Amino acid sequence: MKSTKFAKIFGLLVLASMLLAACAPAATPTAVVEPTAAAVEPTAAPVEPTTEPTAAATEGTKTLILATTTSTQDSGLLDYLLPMFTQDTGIEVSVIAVGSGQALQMGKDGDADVLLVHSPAAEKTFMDDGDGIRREDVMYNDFVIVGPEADPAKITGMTAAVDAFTAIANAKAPFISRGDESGTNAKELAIWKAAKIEPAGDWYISAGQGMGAVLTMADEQQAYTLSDRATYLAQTQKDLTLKVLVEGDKLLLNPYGVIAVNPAKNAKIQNDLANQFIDWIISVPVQQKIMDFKKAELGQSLFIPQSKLWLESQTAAAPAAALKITGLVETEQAWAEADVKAMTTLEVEAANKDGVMSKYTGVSLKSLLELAKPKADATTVVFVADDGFTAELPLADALACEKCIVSFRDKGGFSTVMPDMANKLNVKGVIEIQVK
Ligand SMILES: Nc1nc2c(c(=O)[nH]1)N[C@H]1C(S)=C(S)[C@@H](COP(=O)(O)O)O[C@H]1N2
Ligand SMILES: [Mo]
Repeated sequence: MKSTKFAKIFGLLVLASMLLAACAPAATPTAVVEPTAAAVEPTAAPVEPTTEPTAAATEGTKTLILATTTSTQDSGLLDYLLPMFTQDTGIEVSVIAVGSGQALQMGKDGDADVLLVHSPAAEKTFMDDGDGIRREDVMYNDFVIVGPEADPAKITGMTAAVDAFTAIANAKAPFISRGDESGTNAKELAIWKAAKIEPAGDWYISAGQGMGAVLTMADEQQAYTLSDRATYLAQTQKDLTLKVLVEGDKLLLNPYGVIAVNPAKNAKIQNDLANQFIDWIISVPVQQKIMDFKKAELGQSLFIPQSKLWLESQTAAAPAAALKITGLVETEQAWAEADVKAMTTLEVEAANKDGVMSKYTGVSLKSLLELAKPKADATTVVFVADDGFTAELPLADALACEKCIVSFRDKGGFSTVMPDMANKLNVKGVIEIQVK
């Protein structure tokens, strides 16, 4: 399945709340391998392997073994993405959803082809030790500190995770830890460490469970916990009453990486399939799918795409500035053509060098300069055209001119129109206004 949607440009807000309709995933079933005895996580309703072979699942079907975290499974992301992967490549995927620590251990033991995990420090060690041969950024979301609305530790509104954890410990308010060596668990322990607290006592409960189960426990016990936002939001769609009490701390960012296990470990490791999966998940259309996932229902993306290819595509898609104000100003400006056209316009009349009067529509030059706020020591304005032509005038004259505009050209772009001034100041195709 190829994406038919194209990226909109999003700001850097972790959770931009633009609505896009999510595409329904294809219905190709995905085989899910249950966790082994060591793997404690009961994942949310795994999709049963199909008995009817699909078009892709004909003879000689290849099956990739993906060890991943519970959050990708509990959030529903894998059930959404993997059928598309199978449809695109003909490769089936066996998912083993465990904590990141266990997923990395499976890789180390040579029991998986590819890992999708969120434990940056442990991932680095894994790569440094030669256990993985390729790692790519995939996406991120963030962790949130959730708890009962009554908030006995009074953490609501705190901006630092460390302060919130300290308040919870001081209040001895119940806190449920994943306790399963997951990426979330590692993050939680890192926050306790940063707070210089060794969490222990009746109030600190180590569950040894996946995120979905821990949220349910915390809800029942009106306890605090640390959750990835994706699983939390997915769960609020069911019955969760816990609230997000603390969010937005840099410490709470949660990046996911995909890693190809080193095939030198044993002969069964399918590095070709791992690479196909990595190439697929970091591709721009799939990254767009990740962004669209549940966005329409929840009003925000659960996972924000972050592959190198995706980030490059976003930069390339950003329209080049059509008009800039640079130099001795408080805030340099760079506007797309549409930005300027969206501003308040005025109409002026001006004569060309042959004395012929015409009407021009555009934006007040003075108001544009005021947006940039010329510095006190600035004296001059220089207009720069797309053909390299320049013309200058005193800044004071530009600021005093009520009828001077940056007009919209029929063929696109802008020209300065400076009624009652020297004709050379009517700069065709102006692209930059330098303040000196
Ligand atoms: N981009 C650009 N703008 C320019 C010029 C130029 O060479 N390139 N010449 C200037 C000069 S010297 C004059 S007199 C006017 C001529 O245009 P008009 O016939 O519209 O007045 O354009 C001004 N704007
Ligand atoms: Mo001129």
